[in-house]
Amino acid sequence: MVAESFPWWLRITHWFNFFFLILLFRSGYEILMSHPKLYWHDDAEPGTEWLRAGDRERSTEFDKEVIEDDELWAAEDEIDPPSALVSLPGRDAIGMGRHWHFWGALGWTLCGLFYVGALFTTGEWARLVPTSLAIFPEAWDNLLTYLQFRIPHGDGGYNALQQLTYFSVVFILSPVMILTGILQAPAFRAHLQGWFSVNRQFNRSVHFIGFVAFNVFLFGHVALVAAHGFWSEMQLIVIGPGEPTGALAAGWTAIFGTAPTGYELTVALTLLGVGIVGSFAGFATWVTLRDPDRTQNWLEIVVDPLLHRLFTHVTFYDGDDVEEYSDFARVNGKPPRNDAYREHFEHDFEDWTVTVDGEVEHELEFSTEEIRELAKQEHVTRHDCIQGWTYYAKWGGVPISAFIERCNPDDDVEWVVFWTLDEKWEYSEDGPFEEVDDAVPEFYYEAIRLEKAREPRSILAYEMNDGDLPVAHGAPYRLRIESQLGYKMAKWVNRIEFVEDFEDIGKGKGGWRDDVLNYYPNSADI
Ligand SMILES: Nc1nc2c(c(=O)[nH]1)N[C@H]1C(S)=C(S)[C@@H](COP(=O)(O)O)O[C@H]1N2
Ligand SMILES: [Mo]
Repeated sequence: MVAESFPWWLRITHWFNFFFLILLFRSGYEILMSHPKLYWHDDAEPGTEWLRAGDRERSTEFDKEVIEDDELWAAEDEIDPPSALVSLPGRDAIGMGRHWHFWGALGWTLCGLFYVGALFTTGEWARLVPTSLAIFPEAWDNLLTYLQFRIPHGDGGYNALQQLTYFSVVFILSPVMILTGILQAPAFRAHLQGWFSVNRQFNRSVHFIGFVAFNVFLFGHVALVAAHGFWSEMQLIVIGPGEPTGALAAGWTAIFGTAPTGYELTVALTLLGVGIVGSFAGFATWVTLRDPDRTQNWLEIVVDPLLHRLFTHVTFYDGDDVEEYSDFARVNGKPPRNDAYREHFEHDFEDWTVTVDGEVEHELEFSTEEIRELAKQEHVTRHDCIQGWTYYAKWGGVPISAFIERCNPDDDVEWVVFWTLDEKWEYSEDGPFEEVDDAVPEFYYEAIRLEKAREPRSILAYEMNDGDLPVAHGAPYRLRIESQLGYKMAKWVNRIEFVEDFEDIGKGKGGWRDDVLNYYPNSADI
């Protein structure tokens, strides 16, 4: 057997690929388990999953018109927090899981681009890209040979089945993962409207199948390396064939007095590499659980501006509307239970007002009648929760632009903060948190960009599916915008504030969920 010699860049990217894949697997698993159900249709109707995990099953029947009801569940109750051994960061932390996933995805993509670039500039591509159809019957032969627990003979220990598999992973599976990842963005749905063109559940499902395929590949790959002779194969990819020479071997000689054998140096470097990847996995979980805010700031440095860039041009699409809406709509965020809200509820929200203030020329206050007098707008949009579930609903209400015109914000205003009467009691003593940080405002709020608030389909809704807005969905008013994630669409809104930035609000991250749960502040587009 002729020993192969892999170029240095291939050996290095091999390690980086391993590093990023482990990161992506673990953080991806965290994201998946925040809604461990997979569907083909964007209604994400309970009971229509093709795959589900965990026992967090909920009935579809509950009263959305009551404040206090133990039967009323939020989609957050469906989260099945995985162990930190298999997920990053582990526990109930989809916000941080996403930060790691996007960070990992960027690193992995850059590593992949470098690898593919090097493949084609060095001629190494010929090792991967099949040039004859004969590869298919050959690969089939190889498979049959493996199935008999024998090793097929190929050129330089490299056979057609391996070539075909590597080719598929690099040129089919990887692009599919990138595409189905990005296409889950609500920003893209708004842009490429239609039921099936950018079906989030379809992309989520395919992304999951790709995740399984990657795992099968990884384990299969390691198993075959072992079958071919683990350490001799490892030597080829870690240091190259023959007796080791060069700086590493010289360093070894300086420390230990004798020159290393290929086997010794390979074992040492492999342990080191696996050790680094393993320690980093442990470190990432530890640092995230210990200091999520600081970890978030670090992970955002390059990724957040990049996400903003990626999606900033992919905003509102004023094309054909979807007509139908889903039979069932999940709820996230349970109705407020404070006395003020209860009182409004008793009085059919008649005295509820919406205050418009901040850096504006005219501070305003709107009564129920005044809001009903403004021109009403209706449309169907898809709701995309950060957890992964979706539904279509028809909303009726007042365009935010109507408020903007009347209050006339100052020139330097960039953000619109939607304040609510929601005290988030689920996250107090009764919830997963002992207590929410003092710095976080008493009530739920979220900031959206002024240009987003101006879009034609950004409305303050008071109707849903041709009826009054149900209590659970935000009665009497909730924000609806196109192309962002659900958590931005505050429910039970009573104040609209125009600001230059949100640094002085709460922990300065742009919203209650950004402050408390480390969601992305600026890019709620994916
Ligand atoms: N006041 C308030 N608004 C909120 C939330 C909340 O907890 N409190 N949750 C958000 C999240 S995470 C989602 S997905 C949507 C859910 O909207 P729905 O319950 O109408 O489906 O509301 C958003 N608005
Ligand atoms: Mo959400």
